[in-house]
Amino acid sequence: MDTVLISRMMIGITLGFHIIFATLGVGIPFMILLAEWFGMIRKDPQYSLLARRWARGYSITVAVGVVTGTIIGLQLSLFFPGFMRIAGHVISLPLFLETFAFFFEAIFLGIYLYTWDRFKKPVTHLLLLFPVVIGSGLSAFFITTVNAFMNTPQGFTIRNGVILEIDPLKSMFNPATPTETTHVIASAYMTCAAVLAAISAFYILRGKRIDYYRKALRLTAGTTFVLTLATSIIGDLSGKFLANQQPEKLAAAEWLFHSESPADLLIGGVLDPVTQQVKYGIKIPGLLSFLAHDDFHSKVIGLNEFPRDLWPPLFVHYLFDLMVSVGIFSAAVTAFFVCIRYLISRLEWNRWLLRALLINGPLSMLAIEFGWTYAEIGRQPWILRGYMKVAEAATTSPQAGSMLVVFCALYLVLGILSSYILMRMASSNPVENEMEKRGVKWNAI
Ligand code: HEB
Ligand code: HEB
Repeated sequence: MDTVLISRMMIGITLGFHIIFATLGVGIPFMILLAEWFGMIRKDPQYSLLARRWARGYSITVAVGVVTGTIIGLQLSLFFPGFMRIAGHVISLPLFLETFAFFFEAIFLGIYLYTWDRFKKPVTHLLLLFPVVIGSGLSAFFITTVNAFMNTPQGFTIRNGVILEIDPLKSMFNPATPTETTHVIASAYMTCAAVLAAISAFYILRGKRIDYYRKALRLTAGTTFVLTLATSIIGDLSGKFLANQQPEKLAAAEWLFHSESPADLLIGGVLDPVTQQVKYGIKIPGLLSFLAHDDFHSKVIGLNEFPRDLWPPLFVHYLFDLMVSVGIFSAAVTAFFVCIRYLISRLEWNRWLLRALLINGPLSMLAIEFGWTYAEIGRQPWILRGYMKVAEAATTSPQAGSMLVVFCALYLVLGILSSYILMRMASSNPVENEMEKRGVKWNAI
């Protein structure tokens, strides 16, 4: 294998692993905040216990997030020296700010975890969560501006291979920043709500029919519904951003080989690469025009307006479809749950509904992976769109291959270890015992 491919696999695997923990790191504090706030205003210690148990698990996932995040920083300079030569000058500001936001978050998280029941007023403990939520949100914001910069670089000029007139703020606030940062944060929040809903559904399916899990499921599934809508609305804006600024990425996702007005949205299908004909797909007339420009008749730019060697790989179509399908599935299941809970509450714990909520958790995490993979592969062959190709940025070191093996082994160990610890934490300390111990009343249903 050549070193470019190895470097790409390396950073891809690292990011794919980091993003699981980063997503949890961004969204869980918000869910803890919601639960503790509910506990306070409803004077219900079950919600406070929910916050406490989530926070305990969160401390494990944060630790893994920090390890993998630090590895990325290292790998970027090791495997993509060419990229860091340009990007390092221009985007060191947000990279530095991310570390700062992280420390801000970590300090308050530490205080929060050690001060349960220490304050006279419960609101003081709750207030400690705000810097945690803000810090993790800012981490995600800053680091995503770096990725946005790769999609729509600006704020510098290159003359004779030298980088001049660097304007860090202009590179941070580039055209991709608004939609990309908000879509990333909304989808991280959505995924955390969906994962926590899946855990409650899991215990209810296992026969733990107690009011604690009913409250947990109602809170998390209802929140997932709202956040799925937010993610989808922002996703629609991301589509409009692509149509205007990165049209080849949208065209590749929709197999739009020729500019069309109106353009149809394609779902599924099999492509014949020679004739560029699509078989078995479903076409929704005019919907791509609407996604691109809010107008069912507008013109959408096709791949014919780009030279063949600048086309992104065409399989991204499936990644885009899968991500959008998860969004639709999540919205449908959680909307159904919310209606049932208010209208026919005896069906609230229907096994099929619970199973759907159970798989929605892992599916949402997969959608994060699909979304990122689409965003990254869809930018190929560029690492900095219009300025530098991936092949020019990668290392030529012959050691790259053995490092790939070492790091994969490390992630495997980290992944297994952290899952094991989380499962042990849950099974060695069931919630009924903890409620007993803390004198929290609960009821079987
Ligand atoms: Fe991250 C962590 C880097 C992506 C989110 N990170 C981290 C770290 C690092 C990093 C270095 C450690 C800490 C500090 O700050 O120092 N990242 C990174 C890079 C990248 C990333 C380089 C790419 C390029 N992230 C990311 C994303 C996100 C994130 C995309 C979102 C969404 N991170 C994060 C968080 C954290 C981190 C949240 C913390 C931890 C936890 O919490 O978990
Ligand atoms: Fe998404 C990406 C759309 C859903 C996650 N997205 C993306 C894109 C688009 C979209 C267009 C690209 C952008 C760029 O590249 O810049 N989405 C969308 C839509 C929807 C969605 C329309 C509705 C359904 N997503 C979704 C979900 C999720 C997601 C559900 C999860 C959970 N995405 C995502 C991610 C990404 C994306 C992570 C990457 C980042 C960015 O933003 O880029």
